[in-house]
Amino acid sequence: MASVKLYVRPVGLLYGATASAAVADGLALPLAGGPIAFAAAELIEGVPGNTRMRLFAAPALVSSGDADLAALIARITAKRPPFAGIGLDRPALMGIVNVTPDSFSDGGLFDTKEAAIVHAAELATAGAGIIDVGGESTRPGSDAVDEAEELDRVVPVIEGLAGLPAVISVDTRKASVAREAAKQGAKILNDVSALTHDAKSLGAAAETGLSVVLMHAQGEPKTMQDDPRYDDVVLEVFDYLETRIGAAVKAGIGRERIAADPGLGFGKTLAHNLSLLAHTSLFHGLGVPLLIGASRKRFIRGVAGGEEPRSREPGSQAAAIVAAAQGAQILRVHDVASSRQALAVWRATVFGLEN
Ligand code: 7PJ
Repeated sequence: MASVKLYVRPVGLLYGATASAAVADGLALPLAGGPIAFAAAELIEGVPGNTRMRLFAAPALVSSGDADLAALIARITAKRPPFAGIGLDRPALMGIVNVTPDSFSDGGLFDTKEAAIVHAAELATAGAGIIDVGGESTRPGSDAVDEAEELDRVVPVIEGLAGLPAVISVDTRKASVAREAAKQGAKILNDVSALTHDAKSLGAAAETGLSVVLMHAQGEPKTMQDDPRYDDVVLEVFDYLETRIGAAVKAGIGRERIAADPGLGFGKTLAHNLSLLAHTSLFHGLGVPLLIGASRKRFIRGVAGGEEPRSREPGSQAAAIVAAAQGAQILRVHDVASSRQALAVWRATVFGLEN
């Protein structure tokens, strides 16, 4: 039998001057050491599918005397060091650059490469601190891409991004692609399989010094949307990410080099995706920066229509703000300029214009 576990979901979130005053007065705790605080928390005890929840004032959890709870609160409240050189005091934008033949309407390989480089430069200018370059479509229903093909797509583009004022991330499930990307200057390995797809990936990340994004997915892209099931999607995804963080640390990847992502859309129904997004703050219990990728995903269509991915931008912005408002540190987006505007309005409202 699985042992009973504790989870804490920070709620009653406070911002800016209110947050600092509440923390100073012992009425709230800081979320990930940042400018958001939480005045209350749901304490969830049990195993996925069989839990009970009690609501507490956040400071009451500090003095419980329970060692597991104290460690969890410490992970939730600790300040996060920069990730791959990116400061996390405000949400960072990761701009998406797909180098898949279908992503750039009618070009051959050369056009695709040039278009990807131009696009990446535009995203960096628009405010992306990170550029995520991917050569394997992992959208629902997509087929796997072979290694030589993926290397051919991704490596020349990353090479062409040298000198760009942004950190380069490679979106790949393959150790060889990660290694080549690192040689060309990439600093982040964004792996939708959380370094499980390729047995060599943990070692490659450890040796190259790449920072890693560990993402949860249920199943393989080809079939993951067929009938995804969970007893409790939020707690199961949390447990999985915690296990993968443990494996990464054990392989020699320092904690400060790890970020976690619940993987919206990867083996999840509409209800699963909404539940994960609504419970983003619980994932701070992993003790690492959180990355959320909601941009243009199908679940947005499930809520509010939008047949074409591009038409899901307004819903994408709303999702990004929901994540940022719960302290998510990195947002993976297609439209960096729009995301930046949406975030700027949210930030100016809750933290003040000068922040
Ligand atoms: C994600 C990703 C995501 C991370 C893709 C798409 C599908 N990497 N790669 N998180 N999604 N870390 O963009 O719709 O959500 S590819």
